[in-house]
Amino acid sequence: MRVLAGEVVEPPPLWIMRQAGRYLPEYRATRLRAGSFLDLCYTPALAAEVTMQPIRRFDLDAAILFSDILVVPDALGQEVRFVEGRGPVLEPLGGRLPGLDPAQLMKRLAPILETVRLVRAALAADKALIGFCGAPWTVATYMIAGQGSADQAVARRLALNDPSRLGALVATLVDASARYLVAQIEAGADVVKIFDSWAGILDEEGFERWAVAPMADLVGRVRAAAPRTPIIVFPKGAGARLGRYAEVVGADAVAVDWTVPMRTARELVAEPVALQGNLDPLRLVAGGRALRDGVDAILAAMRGRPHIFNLGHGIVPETPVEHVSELVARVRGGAP
Ligand code: 1CP
Repeated sequence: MRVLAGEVVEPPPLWIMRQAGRYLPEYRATRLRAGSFLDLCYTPALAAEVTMQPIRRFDLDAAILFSDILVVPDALGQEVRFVEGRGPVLEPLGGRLPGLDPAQLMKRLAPILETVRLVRAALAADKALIGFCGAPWTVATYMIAGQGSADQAVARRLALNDPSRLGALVATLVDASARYLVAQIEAGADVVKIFDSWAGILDEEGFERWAVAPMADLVGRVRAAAPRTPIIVFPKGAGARLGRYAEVVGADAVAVDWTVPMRTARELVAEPVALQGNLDPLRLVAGGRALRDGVDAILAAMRGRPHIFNLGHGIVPETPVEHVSELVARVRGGAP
């Protein structure tokens, strides 16, 4: 929370994107008990347990709510399933677009808000709880294609061929996501993060219209309702456009993917905005020298700048658990 307020803290605080996930045996055991992935998200006692597991094991500085960005389409009435070995599958939209019934939306999301309350009560006072949602564009890509893909071509085609249809969907998502984030803050989230995992796939015009503008709108709405809650944004793949994104969106911190050198992110994003990132998740899988050198380079590049240590994307299931302990020790040991 101090870093998000613009303070330099050394060594930097650390948490891991997808820290509650498939690399932990205790997660896999709870997941089996829950049944489906969405059952786990919608069962507060189990979702809270899974959120706390990595905090207990590694004493990380922040917990991230266990849920998924695709609960929003599910709560808007587009059925979502997570298929083992394939990822999310969404009911085809056909010609219709989901409309927003705020009461219905919040009713469906109520168990997740209960998870936020349970986790905040279980978490030590010096640990932050991160609430989150997906960015309007990123969530729209899954809703339109009905699944993930490497290039989001279905959504990009819609952006070019029928921008008014995409615009209507994105407007619904801005409204629903703002309500959802504010409700998470009211339930006890100390900070919120908005994942724009597919921002970088857009060309210049698309980036402005579908990534930057709806995020600025969403951030503005959350700020109006909760002016003291910091907001982290993650425009994955934004590269050289990180500075522009940070400036227009107006977040407190920008999360950086592993392809951007942190010293470059530092130049692109004006102070006092904090930076979060950005170890390549595969360095954490490799361990040894690849891990140590990666950590040390990031710490060296960020000295003197408000920084939250993190991976450049999510931890992968094959990550050895011991490597996570080594990462935590290396970061806490301070810069070499
Ligand atoms: O069966 C399982 O256990 C499924 C694996 C899994 C997990 C652990 C999925 C499916 N989602 C999650 C949890 C999750 N997702 C969290 C929980 C908190 C944490 O510990 O970090 C968060 C923050 C997310 C966010 C999320 N979901 C994003 C944005 C971040 C990113 O990865 O870029 C996206 C794009 C999703 C969609 C999603 N959910 C799951 C998968 C496999 C995917 C990606 C689908 C694809 O594009 O192919």
